[in-house]
Amino acid sequence: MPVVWSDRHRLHDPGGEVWVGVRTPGTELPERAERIRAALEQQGALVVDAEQQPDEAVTSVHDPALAAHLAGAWRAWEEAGLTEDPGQDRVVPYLFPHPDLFSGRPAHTATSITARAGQFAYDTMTLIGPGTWEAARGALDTAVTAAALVLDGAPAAYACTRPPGHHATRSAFGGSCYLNNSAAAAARLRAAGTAPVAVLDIDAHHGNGTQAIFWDDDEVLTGSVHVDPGAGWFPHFLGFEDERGASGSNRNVVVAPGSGDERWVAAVSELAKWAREDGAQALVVPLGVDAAGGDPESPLAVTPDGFRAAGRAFGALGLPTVIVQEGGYDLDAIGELVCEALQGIEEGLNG
Ligand code: SP5
Ligand code: ZN
Repeated sequence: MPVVWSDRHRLHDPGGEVWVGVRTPGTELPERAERIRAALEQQGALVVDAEQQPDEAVTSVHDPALAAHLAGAWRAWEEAGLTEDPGQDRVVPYLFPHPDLFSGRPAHTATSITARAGQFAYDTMTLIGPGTWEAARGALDTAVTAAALVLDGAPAAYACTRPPGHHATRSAFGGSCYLNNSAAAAARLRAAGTAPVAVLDIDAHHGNGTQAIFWDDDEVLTGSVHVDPGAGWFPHFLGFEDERGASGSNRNVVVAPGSGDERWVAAVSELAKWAREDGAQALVVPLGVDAAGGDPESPLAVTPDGFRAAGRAFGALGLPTVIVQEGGYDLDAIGELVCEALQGIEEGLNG
């Protein structure tokens, strides 16, 4: 299947993450995408460049105010002198406009960039640097280009997106994500008249952003299998099984820390069955491979065979399929894991 790519991902170096007030190394590195591309090319994949997409590709799933913030935050930060005093080389929030502050009234937009930084971010870990916006916009273009290829008749297309997207909501970003690439791909399929579209997320973490964006939309079925947030895992506040969307179009399946292929593939198959029964006409797979044993960001223990089996379960749906890269942080394994998942999807589609 075609691999859609954007060099613009290299412009985003998160520079670590601020966790409990401490700048720690972070794992969402440029090398991730390079390793995936190298592994796919070794298998003979055809790599095509992302086409620039119109701004409507962003605003189909995001508040224009979020896009404006992401586009301008770095320059405002630099112009305010914050890189010199106090000497912070990334945009980091310090104050959050919690809804309980406002007695139900809307918040003012903050004048200072230091405060505005907290208006759109829901964590302190997801830093903005000089090239973050261009890279995030490039990733969204990559996902939407893959959707367009599928609408043009490709049975499946893979978007090698970085930074990832599934934690970004309509107007807030976090979890290493800025713009929701998978949601934008689903919106593109919907805009072409495909309904319902199923978005089945197998990243180790709950796809909370995608869930929130499509909560009220029963033309987009959102499903996610992930490590139980109730066991203390990001995003902690979301991803529980009683979150069903406004009219039943959302499904979460949680797996316990330590789960391996058997439990995890069964959960993936459950989501696939749900999408089939609800009549999905196209499929978007937010493909994180951080459920793998050995990944530093999750306690799951899925093997390469497990990813291949998950791919087969999705391919067997026989739907036009857009795969969008999300997490996966074990640099030595990420390429092989993505190859296995994509091969599984092709096997399922051809079976
Ligand atoms: C796209 C994706 O996989 N995002 C996952 C982000 C989860 N990050 C949670 C990090 C929780 C705090 N980790 C502390 C590590 C200290 N460096
Ligand atoms: Zn993840």
